[in-house]
Amino acid sequence: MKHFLGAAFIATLPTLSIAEVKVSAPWARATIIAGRPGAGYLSLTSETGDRLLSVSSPVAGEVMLHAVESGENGVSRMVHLDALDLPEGETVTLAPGDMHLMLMQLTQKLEEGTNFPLTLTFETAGEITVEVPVLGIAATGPEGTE
Ligand SMILES: [Cu+2]
Repeated sequence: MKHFLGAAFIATLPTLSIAEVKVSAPWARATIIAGRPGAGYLSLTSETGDRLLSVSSPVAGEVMLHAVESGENGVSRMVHLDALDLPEGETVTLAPGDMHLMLMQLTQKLEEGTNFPLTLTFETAGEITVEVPVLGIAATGPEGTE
């Protein structure tokens, strides 16, 4: 449970100075069918430039970074990314229909109204854990955020 405790601590400190990467508006879609992967989204900003190396969560056996590519026949498919570059000063947004975090081997269904911790490991900033709220299955993003 060390991830969970870490997340609770960091969540109360929105302007943590050691976090060189700003993680904003994290959210995930509720899952209805057990055994299906979940999807998570967020925005990342690094003033100095950084690289997202890996993501993990106690609710998933593995968290993969996926991009969406449109194929020759117009059918889009998901492409696995090994890492995600964060250009200096730019905000990189993961959103439905675009890049996303794929939560594989969920240990529990993602229920709307609950939260789960997610730990992101960056090349420079190190580990940052955020609490991810689970929104409805038709949600397109958290309300009231940029
Ligand atoms: Cu995916």
